[in-house]
Amino acid sequence: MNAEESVDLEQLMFVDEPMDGDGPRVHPAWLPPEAFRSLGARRVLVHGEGLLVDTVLDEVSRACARYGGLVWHSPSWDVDVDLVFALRDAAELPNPAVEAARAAGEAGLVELADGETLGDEGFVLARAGDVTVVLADAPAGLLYGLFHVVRLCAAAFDPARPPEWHRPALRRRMLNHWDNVAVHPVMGQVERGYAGGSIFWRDGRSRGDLDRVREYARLLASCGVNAISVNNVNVARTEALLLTERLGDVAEIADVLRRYGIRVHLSVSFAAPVVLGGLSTADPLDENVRVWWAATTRRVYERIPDFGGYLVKADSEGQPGPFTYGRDHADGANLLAEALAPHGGVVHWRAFVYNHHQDWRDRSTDRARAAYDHFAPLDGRFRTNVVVQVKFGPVDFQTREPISPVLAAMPATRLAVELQVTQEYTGQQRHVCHLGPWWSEVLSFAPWGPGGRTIADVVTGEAAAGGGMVAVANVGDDPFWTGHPLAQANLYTFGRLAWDPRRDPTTILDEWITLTFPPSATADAELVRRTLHEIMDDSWRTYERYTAPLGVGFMVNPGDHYGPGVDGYEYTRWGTYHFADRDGVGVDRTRASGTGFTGQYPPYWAQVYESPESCPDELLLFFHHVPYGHVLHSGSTVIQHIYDTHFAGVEEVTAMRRRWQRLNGMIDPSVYERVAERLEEQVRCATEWRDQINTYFFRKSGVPDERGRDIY
Ligand code: GCW
Repeated sequence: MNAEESVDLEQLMFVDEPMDGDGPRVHPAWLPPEAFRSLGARRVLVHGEGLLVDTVLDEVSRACARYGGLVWHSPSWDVDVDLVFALRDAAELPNPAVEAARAAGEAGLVELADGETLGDEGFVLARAGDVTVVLADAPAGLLYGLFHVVRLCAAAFDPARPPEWHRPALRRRMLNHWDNVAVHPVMGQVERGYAGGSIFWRDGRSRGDLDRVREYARLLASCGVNAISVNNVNVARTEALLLTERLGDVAEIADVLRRYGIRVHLSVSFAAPVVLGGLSTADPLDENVRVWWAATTRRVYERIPDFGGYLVKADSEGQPGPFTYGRDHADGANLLAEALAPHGGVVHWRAFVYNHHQDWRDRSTDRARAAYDHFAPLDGRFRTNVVVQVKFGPVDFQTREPISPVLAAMPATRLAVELQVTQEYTGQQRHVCHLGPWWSEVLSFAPWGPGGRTIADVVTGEAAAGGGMVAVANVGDDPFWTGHPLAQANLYTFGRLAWDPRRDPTTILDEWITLTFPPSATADAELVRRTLHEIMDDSWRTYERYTAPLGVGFMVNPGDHYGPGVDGYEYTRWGTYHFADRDGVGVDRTRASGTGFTGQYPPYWAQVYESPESCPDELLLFFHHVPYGHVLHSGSTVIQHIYDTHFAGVEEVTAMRRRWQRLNGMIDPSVYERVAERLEEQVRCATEWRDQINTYFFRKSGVPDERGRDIY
């Protein structure tokens, strides 16, 4: 076998690579060609058949074309190889080295898997002689194995590397795009999008050119995401049509994503039978409505056989839902689940249901209570192909909130936790705010008390039947995908945590740094790594320090949610109040004297949160209204804590800006410039937050800063 006989590399390469072509340059995020150097310099055999095996072959071929390696596709060559990707049931090859490697993989599996199988997406990596092998039961496993080899770089070929096996903890690892097809008059093309337009839609139509979507799919597969919903959960008229008339647009996207093991899901309107079907009702118990959903769903599957299912925001912020017909959310979700069940589809039904027409004068209504009050009583009533999708906190993706008690209240329901990768409340991709540590805290929270089951356990479920992890996406058609180049790490981290929610977020960030800024392409890789860790590791806490204090939340400008607006929501209908007066601040959510929200937790936390003495400092104002002189566990008073953290937060951001300057000339200048420019804005905005918050509380309380710093 010689090079000429190897697969025609040209044919296997993408027709045009957006990264290298004449079109606008798109940043490669964490998959720059350089990240494939180690793999691309090897002799690689891909053994097996299937769509995703072809994808592996494409990827390997591109890397080998660039870095001088060779690639072969089975069936029967006897060649010298360094790396084999093989399906376990693929035929034997007349190659002793390859067969020895496969045997080593099998042995590794027996040794490590402890009777468990690899499943549809798992793989084993092992060494025998000079050969590294990746074995999988299904093509998707080979694809994930490929990206694992990329991450390992040279370490994948270390002769002493012991066998390892990997399998995602969660079955569904999903991103929700809040992308509108038609530009929304207020929210624009992407609701809460901070990275330009949509990569799927523009001005009422599909963008047609799917190159960018293909690159996106690749990025997502490499970090483990396997499902996307492609339109906003707020479904307007044009978006509703994706289910019927415009299904072809969705099918085209599905065709591209499928090549990277990603399924398409669709946000649908609960009123679709009326809006699209011309029926007089969308009542979930009406026979005609059921027939309509069944027929419509059948047509979806005729067009997209691996369609994932529906995502629904119902009876929330103006979206239609079962309440209109006097039905509950189990009736609503089960209606769609029944239509999807024959095809293997799933409904993601959001628990984000609350009254958004509250009267601020009414202290008895508490938005934090709403999801639990609506959903907990329905436990056990949802069909098995319903996943109730619960925002991680009881209010709305704040920088700090307690974990939603719904996640501990529905043992007989498949639950998914919903995170927000798009930084609506965390700096809108103008601020560095690395969310990995926050999500890890969410996932490792033990709602039944320390040492007990965690949120990660809940969403994993028994026998991996839990609802998985979902996040609102943060990409757009921006050249850096995410506006702020460092916000790419949030997307990457989400995928990796969804693959394994127990992983350490700092290790994940380190992985992202190595891929995005490959050491072989950097003059001082250690300086780059150290600087990025210094800037990013603690950036979420820094953000917390200079924004709303002690878990009180909101205090953002109404509407766009950017920048400080301390009283912005205080007298509105949205249910997000802080109740600051001259004596104190915070929301009394206790059973004893407040809204009773603490009672929604299992006993351990119900008790901890009930008393200001035991409530953790960082959540104090979420649960309690306390005087400014209240002494925290940290020893500081509430008012002094507010001053100190706000001054510290701005100092930390200034330090971030200074540190970033070290990288000038050391990394891609366009990345350098974009981040530098955003850090200027972060310093400006953090300063504004500091001064408004400090001044507000100084004026309310009259208590001076004990260190006499500038307050206006
Ligand atoms: O956080 C809020 C956002 C809305 C969003 C809503 C939701 C899609 O401000 O823009 O609507 O949450 O989660 O449905």
